[in-house]
Amino acid sequence: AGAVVCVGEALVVLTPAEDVPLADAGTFTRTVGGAELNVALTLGRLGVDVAWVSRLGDDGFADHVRDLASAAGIDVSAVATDPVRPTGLYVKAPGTAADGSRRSRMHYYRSGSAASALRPADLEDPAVARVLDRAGVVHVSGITAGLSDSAAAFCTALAARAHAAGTTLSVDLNHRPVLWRDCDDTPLRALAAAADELLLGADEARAVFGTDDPARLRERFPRARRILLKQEEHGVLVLEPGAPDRHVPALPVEVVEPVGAGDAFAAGYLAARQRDLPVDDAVAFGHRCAAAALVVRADRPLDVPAL
Ligand code: KDG
Repeated sequence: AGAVVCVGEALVVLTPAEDVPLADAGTFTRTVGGAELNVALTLGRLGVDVAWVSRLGDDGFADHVRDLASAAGIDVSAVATDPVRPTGLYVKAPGTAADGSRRSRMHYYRSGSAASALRPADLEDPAVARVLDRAGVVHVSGITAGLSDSAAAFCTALAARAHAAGTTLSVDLNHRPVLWRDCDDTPLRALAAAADELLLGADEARAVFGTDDPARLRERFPRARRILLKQEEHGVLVLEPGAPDRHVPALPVEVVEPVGAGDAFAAGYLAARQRDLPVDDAVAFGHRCAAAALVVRADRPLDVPAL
């Protein structure tokens, strides 16, 4: 089936070691996040042939991220080292939503990061080309398109390369409003329009495209051979050309912390498809992986379900 190649930024995650407001936090726990790397790590743990394309800084954070990814079985041969720009990071500040549930606030320290220097010429890099040449699926999220102008151009070139090679382009919209606050979100829309498989939340669809109506989304994304419309705790609506909409319910869980659940869903879905499971079964497996991420504070499941 070819490898799954995930493309995007890794972020070191700093979380207050005690459950206290950021202002009172003096000690932090270091973990690793970044949407596409989260997907790759879960794919690796599920035994899928997976590679990751990115740029890291020339720093100890990068060494840690690389070691973690390699230990999970990810091919990191196409991860470049940027001699000047640092590895990006984010601080996860504990907080509470209006309904009393845990809702962490994410503070990004990533503008000018190594990965924000991703650019179209990176696709000419022999290590990157080698990895992409053996891809069955290229998976990227809208976060990558929002890192910088050069990263947006890189996404356009990546999509064109995947189309030309007949490689499936999987796009998780991952709308992060702070990345698009001061700029035009055309690159995000363009990446979504280039997707062969598009994963997006109903809330994101409303925010970015002004609708979560399945018929209108079908019209808007004529290229997509599948749209997985995620309807929060209710589950996923599967939209495929020429077929009726199908609903695959999610598992009921006590949510501890939602960050990373979408990445776990994508990984579970992609892994199950790599094993040739029917689409609805693959979506159901994605739900099981998402549930495993929702019940922990970490950005990824601690235990992945058996595939
Ligand atoms: O999906 C989880 C990600 O949001 C998190 O790991 C950080 O990549 C990240 C981002 O840009 O928000």
